[in-house]
Amino acid sequence: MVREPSQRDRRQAAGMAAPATSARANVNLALVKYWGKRDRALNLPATGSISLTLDGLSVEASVAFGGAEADRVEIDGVEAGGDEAVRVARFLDVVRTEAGRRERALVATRSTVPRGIGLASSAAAFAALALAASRAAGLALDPSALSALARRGSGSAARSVLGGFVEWRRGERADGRDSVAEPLAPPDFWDLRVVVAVTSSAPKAVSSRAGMEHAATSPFYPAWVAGAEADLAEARAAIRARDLEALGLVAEHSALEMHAVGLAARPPLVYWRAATVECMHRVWALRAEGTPAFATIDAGPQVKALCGTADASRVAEALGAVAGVERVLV
Ligand code: 2P0
Repeated sequence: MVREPSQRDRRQAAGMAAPATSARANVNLALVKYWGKRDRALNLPATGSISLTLDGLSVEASVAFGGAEADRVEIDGVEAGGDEAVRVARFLDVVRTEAGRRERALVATRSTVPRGIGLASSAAAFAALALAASRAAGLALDPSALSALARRGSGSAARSVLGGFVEWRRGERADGRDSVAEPLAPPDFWDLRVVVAVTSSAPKAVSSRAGMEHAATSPFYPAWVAGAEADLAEARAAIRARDLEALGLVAEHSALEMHAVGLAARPPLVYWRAATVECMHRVWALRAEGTPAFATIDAGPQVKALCGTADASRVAEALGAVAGVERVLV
């Protein structure tokens, strides 16, 4: 059968890419952490998690299908290779399968997230990429489907497709369709600040992905999974009531329990530096002095303090004065 070449076929024959489609997404900070998977291939989490999407720290992705022999990826103006390029190409394979397309893509991402501050831009990057690539491939995905797609790139990206307070559900289905983000409260619901104390901007030795896999060697891992539902319920109620102390306490607990899993793993996995611990003590001292601030720590040595808008500069000043803190970001 012969068919008329479509406009796309003609463009491809001429070696031309389709016009690029762009989208932007922000990074998020987990208050109830995601740490462990029930399915590695689909990035299905062992537990639900709750996050706050952060203003102003974003990644823009643009995607154009067609006109290239292989996928090409540019990150902040530099051609990506190795694992990074492979990870994006695998993600594009998921999009191609869903859209029934075969063309390779040109991908460019640009980030406003400073490097080495422990706010991984991969969540924002895969959320932006999910939107840009699905649109470029002709798919019109609803927010749930978009979250499920972003999750395939990076688990925490499932949360970055939404703003404000977000819950990523664990889900029960084997295909992961119910493991998606849902809004808990919009961005303007509650004005909070996150103060990031950078204690080391060296690249981390153990990625989140590897750290999570290693968690299974810890005798505390089953307890971590068993405790998640109670933490999620506490955090949901605290957000609904705009209760900073309740939210901060459960966020601190979730972070410390996640790190306790690593402390008891074999071999141990310790993301902290000395200044990480000092920052936690400083946050607790601030609280004792009457300033509500609460610490959380991700898969790295930085401490992020959650506080009210009026207290942010005091918290930033206190953490900036801790020995070993390289810089502070609000
Ligand atoms: C979180 N982290 O909830 C937790 C807390 C780090 C510490 O999600 O393997 O890059 O791509 O699903 O999402 C970072 O892990 O891991 C992360 P993959 P991801 O934010």
